[in-house]
Amino acid sequence: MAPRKTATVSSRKTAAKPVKKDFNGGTIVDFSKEQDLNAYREMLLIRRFEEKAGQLYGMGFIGGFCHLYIGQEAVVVGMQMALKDGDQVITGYRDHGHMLACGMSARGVMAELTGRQGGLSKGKGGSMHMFSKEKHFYGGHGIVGAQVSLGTGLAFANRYRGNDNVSLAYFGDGAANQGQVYESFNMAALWKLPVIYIIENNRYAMGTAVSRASAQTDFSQRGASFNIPGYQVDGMDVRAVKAAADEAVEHCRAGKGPIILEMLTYRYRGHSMSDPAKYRTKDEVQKMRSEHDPIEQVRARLLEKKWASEDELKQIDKDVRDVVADSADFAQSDPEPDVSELYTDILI
Ligand SMILES: Cc1ncc(C[n+]2csc(CCOP(=O)(O)OP(=O)(O)O)c2C)c(N)n1
Ligand SMILES: [Mg+2]
Repeated sequence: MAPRKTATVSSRKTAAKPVKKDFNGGTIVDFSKEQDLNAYREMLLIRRFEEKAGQLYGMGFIGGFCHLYIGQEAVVVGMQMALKDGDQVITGYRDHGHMLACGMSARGVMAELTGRQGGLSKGKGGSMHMFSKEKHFYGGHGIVGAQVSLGTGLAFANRYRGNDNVSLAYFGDGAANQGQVYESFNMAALWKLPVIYIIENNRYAMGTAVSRASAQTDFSQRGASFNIPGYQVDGMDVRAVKAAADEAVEHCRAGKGPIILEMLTYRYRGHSMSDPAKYRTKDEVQKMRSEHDPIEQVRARLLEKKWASEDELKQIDKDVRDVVADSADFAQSDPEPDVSELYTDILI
């Protein structure tokens, strides 16, 4: 077995020197002021959006399933910072953050949650099923693990067409135990497909802890028998994610085939909207929130380096809240799809 490569990576391209060990033993490359401010705003948008979605759900405006991404924001934001236009993203059902990070409109996502015609799937897909060809976002999938094969297919298409796009397939620690994941790994490695497999290890699959369901709990090693390299990354630190993403993207664009990034992350809220949460203690959640919160880390850095004042950070929060409030207003006032739409946009 290839030795596990540790996280995070002093990027070969940037001259910045590693400044601190992360909690997994990797090294961290500092962000510039612009990068920290950008990451702060992007992560805050996801956090505030998800808080509002939770409220609308409680008020009965959103039906069905709704899986919030609160706590995991650094993963998509850090990955996205390493991409170029044309790179593709696909994920499972915990997908609102991925869509916002891809630049899909808050209005379009929120209105899809409330089932309105201005939603990204015209109100017919809901929380788990939204797409944007324009933003190269391929869903939003409710079948656990399905997006891994589809994401591998996207990479196959890129290879076949001879372009240099990379596709990112996000999936959870639970999804990592699905059979089709390994069929995909095999083909991706065999044909050297440009795909980054991002395993968002938030420690639980619904109510099942990783240690109760997985024989190999180091998910970065899940590609070992296909010779797919894997890294474990501090998924609570956006700088660590970005550094790992840079390496992974470079690896794929250089034609070296697939790569796995295991993001060590944590979800603060329940699995979906009704979750008795008997599988973990409140202390565990509180400890992650107070010691590793991805947004608080950036906020503290911005203040400490005097890159932003409290007032400036408040203004960013206000701007973000305005975008989210606007999306919520739209999602409540926009009409539902017309009955004539019942049989459109479906494959029969
Ligand atoms: C094929 C399939 N099996 C089971 C389910 C039910 N299910 C929905 S979410 C989930 C757990 C997945 O956990 P994980 O991959 O860790 O993702 P997370 O919810 O933590 O983001 C299961 C078993 C499903 N949707 N699809
Ligand atoms: Mg999980």
